[in-house]
Amino acid sequence: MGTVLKHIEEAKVRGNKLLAVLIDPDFGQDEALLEQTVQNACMAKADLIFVGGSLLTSASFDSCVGLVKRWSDRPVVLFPGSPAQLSGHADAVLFLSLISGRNPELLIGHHVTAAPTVRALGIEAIPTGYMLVDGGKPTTVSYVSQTLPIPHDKPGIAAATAVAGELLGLRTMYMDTGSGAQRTVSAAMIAAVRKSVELPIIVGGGIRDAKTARTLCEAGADVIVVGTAVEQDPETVFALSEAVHG
Ligand code: 1GP
Repeated sequence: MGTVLKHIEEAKVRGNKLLAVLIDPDFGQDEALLEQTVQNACMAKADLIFVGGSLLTSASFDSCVGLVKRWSDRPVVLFPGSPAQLSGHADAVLFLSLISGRNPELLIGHHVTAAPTVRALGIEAIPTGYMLVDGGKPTTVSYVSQTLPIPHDKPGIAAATAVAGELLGLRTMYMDTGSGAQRTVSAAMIAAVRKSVELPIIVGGGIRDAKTARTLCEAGADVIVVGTAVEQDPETVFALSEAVHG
């Protein structure tokens, strides 16, 4: 087993919650801000740095990951919106299957395209079920993926989807309302998934403050992902880290 997945699984067994800071690759346009964000994440003892996004508007993905890796003493994990978002600078890639949707390209098509590159780069692939949950408004990910999110108030659908993912052999479950969402995944939905599967649960989308991060950890999230809040105010990572690490 690769080292990043092992780290996540061992933390779950010990009951240690993890914080992942998500870097939007387009951020690489502003190197000073990128450096400050990565350095703050490391100083705040965030556990993982994720890099990725549903839509790239610049052509600098690989160099952005290279810069993040240079400045970070944390594992750098790709959270790719497409097979174009692969880089040998990363330690691992979330090999995502969008199991809340019914778009075949995002269930197997992109994987076939990406697989030879993942092998050639030699980066750890973490088989991850990605569940998009309604967060109050359409997000870039719902538009770009052309999939319907799971209704916010239907924890049973999320639980059944997670069980299917676990039975298929996926190793982590990422529940997301999308970047900049109005609402986070509900504590009730996280609790329902937590009761139904053993695998580590990653939760992201719309998490802006320490109290919310703590509530979602207590509901059963193992990894909290924060992007927009840290991008808007790089200092906020310190309070988030304290809340997640309890
Ligand atoms: C989005 O889970 C991530 O896929 C993070 O969302 O940018 O809202 O923190 P935010």
